[in-house]
Amino acid sequence: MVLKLYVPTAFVSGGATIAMVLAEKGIPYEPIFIDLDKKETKTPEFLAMHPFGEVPVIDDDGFILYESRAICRYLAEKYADRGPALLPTGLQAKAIFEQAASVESANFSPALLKVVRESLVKTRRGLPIDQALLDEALAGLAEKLDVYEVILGKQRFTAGDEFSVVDIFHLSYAPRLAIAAGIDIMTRPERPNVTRWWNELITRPTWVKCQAEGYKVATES
Ligand SMILES: N[C@@H](CCC(=O)N[C@@H](CS)C(=O)NCC(=O)O)C(=O)O
Repeated sequence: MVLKLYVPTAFVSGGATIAMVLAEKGIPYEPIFIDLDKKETKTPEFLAMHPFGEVPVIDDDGFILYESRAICRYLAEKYADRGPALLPTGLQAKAIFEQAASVESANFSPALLKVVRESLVKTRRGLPIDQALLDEALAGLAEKLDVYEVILGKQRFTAGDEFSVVDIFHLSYAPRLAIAAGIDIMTRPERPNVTRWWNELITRPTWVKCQAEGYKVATES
C-alpha cells in the first residue's frame, strides 16, 4: 500500500521536509490534505493517529507515525539502500549527527518559529505585524546563525561533511521566509558559510522539484 502523508495544504512546515526525504529516496506517496482552519486535526479519527492533533502524520501500511523529524528519520532508515544515505554510520558520526539534530530542534527551530509567527503567520491571518517584536525575533535568530557560521566554517553540512536529514530539517519554514516575507536572513554577506550551506540546500535538485510541485505524488525511480 502506498505511503499516506497527512499534510496541511500549504507546502510549508514539517510536511515539506518529509516530502524532501521521499524525493531524495524516490519513494511514491499519497498526500492527504488536512484543513487546519476547519479543525480537521481535532476530530476523534485524527486524534487517534496524532494525540496532539497536528500534521504531519504518516500511515505506512498501518504503521502510524507523527512528528516530522521522527518521520524523516524513520524513512531515511527504512530506505537506507536507496538514494543518498541521509543518516550516518559509526559511533562518532552518529553522535555528531545527534548533536546537530538537537541543535536544530533546541536552537534553530525555536528562534526561527518566533520570526515565522511574527511574519508569515500574522500575514496569513490578516493581523498587523509588530515590527519591534519581529526585529527582536530576527535578532534572536541572527544570534543562532552566528554560531552556525562558526560550525559551517569547519564542515560542509550541519552534521559533518555529508548531507543528512538534519540539513533537511532546516527546510521546514526558512525557505518560505525569503519567498513570502522577503526575509533573506539565511543568505547574508556577513555569514558566508551559512550562505554557502543554505544555497547548496535550496538549489538541491530534489528541493527545487519539491518547491515547484509541492506535495506531488513521487514516481518510483
Ligand atoms: N513538531 C511538530 C510540529 C507540528 C505542527 O506544529 N503542526 C501544525 C501545522 S504546521 C499543526 O498541525 N497545528 C494544528 C492546528 O493548527 O490545529 C512536527 O514537526 O511535526
